[in-house]
Amino acid sequence: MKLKTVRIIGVPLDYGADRRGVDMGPSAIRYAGLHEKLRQVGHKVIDIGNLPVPVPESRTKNETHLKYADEIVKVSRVLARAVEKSLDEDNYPLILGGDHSIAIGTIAGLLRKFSRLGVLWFDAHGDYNTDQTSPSGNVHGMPVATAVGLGHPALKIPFHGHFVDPHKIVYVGVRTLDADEAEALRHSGATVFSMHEIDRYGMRDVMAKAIDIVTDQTDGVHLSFDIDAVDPLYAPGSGTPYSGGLTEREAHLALELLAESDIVSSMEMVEVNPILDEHNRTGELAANLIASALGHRII
Ligand code: EXY
Ligand code: MN
Ligand code: MN
Ligand code: MN
Repeated sequence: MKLKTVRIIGVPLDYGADRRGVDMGPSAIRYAGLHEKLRQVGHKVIDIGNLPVPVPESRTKNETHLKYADEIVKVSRVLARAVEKSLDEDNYPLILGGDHSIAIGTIAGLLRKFSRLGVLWFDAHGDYNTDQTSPSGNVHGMPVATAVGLGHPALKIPFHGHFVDPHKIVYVGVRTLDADEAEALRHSGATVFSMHEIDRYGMRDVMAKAIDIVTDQTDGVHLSFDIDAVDPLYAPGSGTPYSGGLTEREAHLALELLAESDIVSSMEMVEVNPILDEHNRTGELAANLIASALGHRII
C-alpha cells in the first residue's frame, strides 16, 4: 500500500447513542497503541487530538424524534471542516468515534472534495432511519439516510446540499433492521451484504464485489466501521451489540483485502464503548482493525 500521512481526529461524542461511554472510544483506541501500529507499517502519523464536545449532562435532551440534534449538528460542522482540511493537506483522515452520528460530519467534509464518493459501511445495523421511522430518536441510527439527503432538514445542514448517491453505498455485516428502515433500504439503490451473503459466498467474494461497486465511477472511497459489525463475542464493548456477527478474522480479512486494493481514502472507527468492554479488548480490536485497513501484515 502507498504510504500515507494519517491524520487522526478524535470525536468523543455520545449524543447520537444517548448512552455514556462511547465518548471514551478515542482514548481506548489510542491507548491500544494505534500510533505505533501505524508507524510500524511506515505511515506518518499526525494526531490533532479530540474535537471539543460538551458533555450531555450540561445540555437539555429534547425528547423528540431527534435527540440532541443541535449538539450533533454543531460538532458535525466542526468535524466536516477538520476532514476537509486534512484532504486539503493531502492527509488521510482517520476519525475515531464516538457514536456513529459522527459520520454526518465526516461524510459532509468528504463530499466537499469528492463529488462522487463511494461508501463502505460495516455495521450490524442499517443506520438508515429518519426522524419519521426511528423507533428511538437516536441519531446514530440515521447517518446513512442523512448522507443520501433523507430525513429532517436540521441534520442535513453540514452537507451544503451535496449528498451521496445511494448506488455507491455498500453495507457489510448487517443483521438487524427496523421494519420501515428495511423497506426504505430495499428501494434505496444501496447494496447490502448482510451476514447471509457473507455466510453464503464468503468474505473474499463479498469484498471483491464490494470493491467493484464502490470504485465504479467514484473519486474517493470512505470506510465507516462500526465495531458492532463484529460479533459481541470478540467486541463486547459496544452499546448496541447483536449476535451472529463477523468473526474477528473475517473482519481482518475484509480490511486486509481493502488495504491490498488501496482504494480507501478515509476511514472512521465508531461505537467502541470502554465502559461496557473487558480490559480494553474492543479498543485493541479496533486499533488492530485500523492497522489491517492501513496495510499491517503479519509477515
Ligand atoms: N435501528 C435502531 C435505532 O435506530 O434506534 C438501532 C440503531 C443502532 C445504531 C448503531 C450504531 O449502529
Ligand atoms: Mn452504526
Ligand atoms: Mn451498529
Ligand atoms: Mn459546498
